[in-house]
Amino acid sequence: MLKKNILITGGAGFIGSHVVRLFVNKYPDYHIFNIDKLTYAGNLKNITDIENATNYTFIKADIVDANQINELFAKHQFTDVIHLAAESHVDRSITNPIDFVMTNVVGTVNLLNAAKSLSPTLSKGEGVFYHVSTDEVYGSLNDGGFFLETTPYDPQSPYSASKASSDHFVRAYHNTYKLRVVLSNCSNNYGPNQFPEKLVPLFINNIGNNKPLPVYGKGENVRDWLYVVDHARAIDDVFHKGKIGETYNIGGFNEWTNIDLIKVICKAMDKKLGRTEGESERLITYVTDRAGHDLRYAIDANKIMKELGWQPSLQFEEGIEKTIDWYLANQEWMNEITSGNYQNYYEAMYANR
Ligand code: NAD
Ligand code: TDX
Repeated sequence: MLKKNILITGGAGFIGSHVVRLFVNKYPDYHIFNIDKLTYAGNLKNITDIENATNYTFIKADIVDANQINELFAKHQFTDVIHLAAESHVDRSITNPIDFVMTNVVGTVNLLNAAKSLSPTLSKGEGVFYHVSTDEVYGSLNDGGFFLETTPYDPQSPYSASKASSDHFVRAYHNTYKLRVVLSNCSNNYGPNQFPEKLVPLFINNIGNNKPLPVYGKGENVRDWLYVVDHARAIDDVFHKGKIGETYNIGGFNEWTNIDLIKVICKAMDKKLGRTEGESERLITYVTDRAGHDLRYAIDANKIMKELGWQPSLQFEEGIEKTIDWYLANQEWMNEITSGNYQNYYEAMYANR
């Protein structure tokens, strides 16, 4: 059997950085190649702890550039792919949908083509092409119930439409070319290293700086939250134990209305910052709702729990406490993002390697 040369895309992003760290540390016999374009969301500071590991290589590249991707497949002989690179923020997809079509759809098809013809394993009916996707492809649960793996796709935002499209392409390559694919659709993640455009890090940062907390609409929308490290553990399980051609929903049965979640964060921040109770909540500001704002997402994660034995390791209370502590202890990480300095790290560290 060939030694595994695993291509992980988007490994400088939020979830990807946790997946890369887990694989580099847990599997010394694999070589992990992290391909990332380093868009605004890519931050090599997320993975400084593993950057010198002997079983790890970072390559700055754009998955939309088919020639570049084909060259990298030919050169490094990737045996497996775990594909996380994407444009991931719903609000940005509303103002600029084409970037989502390019990276999420065209980029995914470029990877599928390269895997199908240039990977020493995937081209021969071996290896795994794993597409990491989102619960948002299922649409909005306005009448109760949960998303199952069999729930029909009904994407509502340009972001979820692009992710749904890429999921369909991945399945089409399995059906048409017998490419060995597996997929997972996960609920909202929270935890260290999340770009502060997303609700949890944005609000922690704004509370710390006494800035308004912009709650869309009435704050009644429901999201199902999972600690990012538990998502990375699930990805490990699906990659190693998932059935080829199958989809696994990932979530922690942990639904919160936005406003209740925000109040939990405000209370915890009052305590951590030594403020009187209620001080942070006073920063809540109701603003115009997101266009087409999905009302509720909720994942039924029974399949991955029963078939692959995965379980979340953290209760929400513990996870959110750890998350807040991480952002408070890593002000420098946040300052580098707000100043834009994090984008200089590649030149400083890698340009002459
Ligand atoms: P992120 O925005 O934090 O990171 C995305 C990464 O992809 C960045 O490092 C970025 O530089 C890279 N990238 C973007 N365009 C690229 C391109 N053209 N070529 C190469 N690299 C490119 O995203 P995230 O929150 O870590 O999400 C990772 C994946 O997980 C995405 O596919 C997303 O759809 C999915 N997902 C996210 C969540 C969530 O709650 N964040 C939940 C379920 C699924
Ligand atoms: O300022 C805000 N105010 C607000 O009320 C922001 C940024 C968000 N919100 C609301 C919108 C959502 O109902 O909070 C909820 C969470 O918003 P985001 O953090 O933007 O996440 P969401 O839109 O739910 O999508 C996330 O989860 C699924 C990720 O960004 C996706 O990549 C993932 O697929």
